[in-house]
Amino acid sequence: MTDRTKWANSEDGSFKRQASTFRDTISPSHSVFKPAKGRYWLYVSLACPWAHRTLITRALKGLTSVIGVSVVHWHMDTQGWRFLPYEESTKGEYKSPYGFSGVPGETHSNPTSGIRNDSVRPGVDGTIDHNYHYKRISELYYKANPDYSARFTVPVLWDLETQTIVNNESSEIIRIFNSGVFDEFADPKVEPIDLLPSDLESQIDEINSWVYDNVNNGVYKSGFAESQEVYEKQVSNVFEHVQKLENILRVNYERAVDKYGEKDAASKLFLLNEQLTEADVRLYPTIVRFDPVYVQHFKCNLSTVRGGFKHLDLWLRNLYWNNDAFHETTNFDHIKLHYTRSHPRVNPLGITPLGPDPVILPF
Ligand SMILES: N[C@@H](CCC(=O)N[C@@H](CS)C(=O)NCC(=O)O)C(=O)O
Repeated sequence: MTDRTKWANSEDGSFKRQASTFRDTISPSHSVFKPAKGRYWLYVSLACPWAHRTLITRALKGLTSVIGVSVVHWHMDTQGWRFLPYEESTKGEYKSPYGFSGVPGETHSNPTSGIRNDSVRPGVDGTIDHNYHYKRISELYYKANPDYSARFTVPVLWDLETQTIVNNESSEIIRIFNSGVFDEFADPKVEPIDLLPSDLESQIDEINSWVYDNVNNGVYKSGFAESQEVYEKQVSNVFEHVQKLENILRVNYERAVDKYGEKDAASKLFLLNEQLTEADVRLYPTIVRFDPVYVQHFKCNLSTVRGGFKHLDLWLRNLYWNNDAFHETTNFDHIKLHYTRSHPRVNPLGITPLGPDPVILPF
């Protein structure tokens, strides 16, 4: 039985993330999982950075009316993620083009003193499970496999036809969405984009691999470290690699200034080739959480992004303010409340810091 209160799961006090178990794909040649509109469903948390990348990709690929979404409550308790109760939520449930509501784009810190962990504001604290009216994500895992014995993680890509999990590994879910199998159903108003062009694939894989280990997962290894030595090693490693990202973006920015002028350069600022790719999509959920959460909650406080990494901050603000797929999927209330209220070992009193204010600087 997994001890849900303890994150560091190795003898030296370091955090190891479990491997995902459902690893299938969707394609016309697959014997079971064939592309179709309305057949697949995404279960996410708006707080979770791994789920966030699937929501961004779903939006960028114009799939918001092709793949439905249910959102778990921001508070994760000892039994894991839960949905809003069906009875209380059905009446008022608010739907946005992104499949959920909430307060996307809220940029000022909201006082959270009146919000309890059992708050039930339909479409704000989360949604119901639209398909089965389940109470918890764990019920989906048991429906897919009654003998399931690992953690009940989000995101989950669910098949409504065979009623099972297709895939619960975010890096693979975003590749399924990007692969083109749903292109014929995509919203024609959304400009087509390939996040993994073949000429950039090896560079994208290279960036992804060190960003995953040292930045995306690095902040968790720092925050869930259970010894001073492990923490110090991990936090230094995070900042070494954030600096590496800053160096890449500085060079790219200077090149863009030469080419497009100061006014337009930031809008061309991406990790690779002046073009938005999967590498940006995978980095964004970590960087947008950095100043509001990881600096204090995970003790990644050698610097803030805004205070120490000018070009990384510019890259972040450009994505947040100038691209709906990023802006509309970023919910700072879920992000801040989830971390600060769901990890009693890290923050026993569950006090949510008020700042930073604004959560993200204007562009
Ligand atoms: N490898 C997974 C990791 C997902 C993951 O760790 N999700 C966390 C939330 S940020 C979760 O659901 N944790 C619940 C738990 O461990 O009980 C992916 O990238 O999809």
